[in-house]
Amino acid sequence: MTIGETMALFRTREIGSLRHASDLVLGIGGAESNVAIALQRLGVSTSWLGRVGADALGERVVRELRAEGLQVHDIIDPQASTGLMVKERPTSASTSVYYYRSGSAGSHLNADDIPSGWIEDSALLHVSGITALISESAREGISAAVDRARAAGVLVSFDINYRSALAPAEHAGHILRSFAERADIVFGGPEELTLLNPDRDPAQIAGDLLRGGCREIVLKRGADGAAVFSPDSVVESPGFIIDVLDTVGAGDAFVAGYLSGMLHGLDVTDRLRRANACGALLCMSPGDWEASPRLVEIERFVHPSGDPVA
Ligand code: KDG
Repeated sequence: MTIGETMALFRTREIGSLRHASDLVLGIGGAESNVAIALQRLGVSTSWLGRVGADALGERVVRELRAEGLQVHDIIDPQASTGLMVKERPTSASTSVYYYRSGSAGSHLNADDIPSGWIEDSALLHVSGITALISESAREGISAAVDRARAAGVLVSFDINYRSALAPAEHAGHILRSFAERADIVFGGPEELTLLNPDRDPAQIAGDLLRGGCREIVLKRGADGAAVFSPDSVVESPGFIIDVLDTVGAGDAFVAGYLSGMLHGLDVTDRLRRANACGALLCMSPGDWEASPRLVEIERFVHPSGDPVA
């Protein structure tokens, strides 16, 4: 299961500044629900919990997540609006993201929002550093969720997912570390891992986390692939060579690919291959989650000359 903020998302259709955009596409986006959708498509039954405003955009969020087959536990907040994210493509090779989420319904998440039994009955809880930094109550909410998961023997997955717009690095570092130290599986890029302890390099930080009890540290290197540090090995996997259109959401698809592989009993090498394929496919079209693949699509991508798929 996942917990987090899902926002309404406007993106420009054409390349160029938002200042002159005349046509916007409305959708939704949120790191944790992106992971949830991707997991669901990969055959893992998944639930999402979060707050939305009592407004049309909140309804849009909930409707879209339900349409993807997720079990949705939405808390409607009459006091706040659904958060908003706007994406532009200033050039064909770049994407910029703007948030309108301060004081949003999603940021009002708190520990009382999470019903008893909901976490305890899951195989895995996935949370991210975004929720840890959007507000104090949201941080307390997912912190309590992580503690409940650990007490119930539920696996905890944490994606550092640092957003500098939410908190400066010096404030964020120790908060994110407190979540990483309580997770079984930690995902992050090299800079995100360094944020946890600026005096150490990513491999040393992975070692520190493993000694503290984490099971696996998954280092996301974008186009350069990924590596998994576990107590007795380091497994590396190259990325796929693709034409990148939009990288936003690729990290979430990667996480879902990895977690689904783990829950499906794949070894680390095959989990990484699936994860890299999910990230690559996501980068090849616009939208934060729409291109998240099914298993059959991964198979076609990885073995393009294979027999036609019925
Ligand atoms: O990882 C993709 C996310 O960045 C996006 O969908 C929205 O949750 C989001 C965020 O805060 O950036």
